[in-house]
Amino acid sequence: MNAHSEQLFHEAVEVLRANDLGTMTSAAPNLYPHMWSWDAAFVAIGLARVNVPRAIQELETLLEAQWTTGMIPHIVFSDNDTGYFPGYDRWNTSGASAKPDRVRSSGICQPPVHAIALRHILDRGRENGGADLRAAEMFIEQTFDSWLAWHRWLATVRDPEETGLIEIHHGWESGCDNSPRWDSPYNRVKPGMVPAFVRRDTSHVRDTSERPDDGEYRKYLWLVQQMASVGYDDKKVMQTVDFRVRDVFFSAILAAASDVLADLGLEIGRDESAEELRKIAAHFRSGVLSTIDPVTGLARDFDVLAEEWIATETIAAFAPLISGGDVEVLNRQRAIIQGPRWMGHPALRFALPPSTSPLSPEFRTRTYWRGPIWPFLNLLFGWASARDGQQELYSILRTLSLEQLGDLTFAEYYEPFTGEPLGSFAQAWTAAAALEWLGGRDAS
Ligand code: 2M8
Repeated sequence: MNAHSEQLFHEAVEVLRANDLGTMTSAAPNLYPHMWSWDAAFVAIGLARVNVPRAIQELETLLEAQWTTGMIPHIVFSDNDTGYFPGYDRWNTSGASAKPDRVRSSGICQPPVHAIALRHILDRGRENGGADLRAAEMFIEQTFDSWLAWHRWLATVRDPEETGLIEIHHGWESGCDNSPRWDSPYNRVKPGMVPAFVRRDTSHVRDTSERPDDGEYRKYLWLVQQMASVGYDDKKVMQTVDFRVRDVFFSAILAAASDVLADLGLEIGRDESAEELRKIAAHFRSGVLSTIDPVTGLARDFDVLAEEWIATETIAAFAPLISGGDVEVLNRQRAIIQGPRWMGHPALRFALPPSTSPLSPEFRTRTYWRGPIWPFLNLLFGWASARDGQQELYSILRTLSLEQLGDLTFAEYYEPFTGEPLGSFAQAWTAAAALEWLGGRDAS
């Protein structure tokens, strides 16, 4: 490692250390003082580069919050409830029969990237050998059924019509909260009475216009209230909630992660479960491919209540690159993502994919999921590129990501044209992405 990489490495380790609350890592020091489900998986990937047992502990903590249905909740609350809104009380999950009593969590979920983190933990264990290897193997053996239950719950309860696409009930479930993808479904949400609220997020960013506005938050809270009113019962939620969308990116992650979990299953002698997971992977992979608009070559979400496709030029349109599959489709997608509407846009500071195409009318340079570049997503695309033997794309993503992260702010997201770091600084999954890129192939 050269001096610059070494500094990046040490500062990234320091960010994870500073966010460490003991048995969980806060997603960010002030803005997000709790554990988020998909953040935790990326954090575990980064931690595995420096401390395999601590990476295991991260996923252990997350799993302790798993509901009896198999669902892994999107937030596991730390004791610091004052720093974040909506906190545990506002979620009103205490009446949810599937939530174990001792667990303080939200009542929705996030994309299932966790098996990919498990794979990284095992790979690091193998590289290190000794106690790390034993701990990684034991963890996978002991928790395999819990991860399987999570994938099963998604594949059945969240896809009752067997479309090969996962239904979500809140933009927060997608993780891409205010993406233009959700504009049309949210336009139809007409919130009823929502008790007064004081937001905390806006006091943790320099520019409040980066965040969703109060009108959007009212809708977010309304959906939470609707789900709480039926005790977060899976069936009743579907009959009640005003937001029902089949999320193509979430579905692609389920496909990719199910293959990874199947591989792990085979390695520990769980052949039957591996076969089941392979079927889930194949089913959701074809679900993702079925959404592609033949004209644009981009994948789409589907609004269940309006019964219409949602075609936006967002990063989710490249879901097939995550799920894998048909070579021709993937080649076309790789050409588009590297073309002038995306990574090849001439004004980009770093030629990395923005969350919304700069040429889309919905693009906003500084607003959260409406344009900025998200480092953890680049890591996910890099991982999928390496999986598919796309070394060139992997190397481009890695080189540019390391350049971008060289500003050492570990920002939540970056302004695409100026490269300005935005959102929270010292964001845990950004630091984790830096560690994983540093340890990845091409390491210098
Ligand atoms: C953001 O979402 C939370 C709600 O879940 C928020 O804005 O309060 C998203 O970027 C999400 O993807 C992420 O997991 C979370 C924590 O980093 O923050």
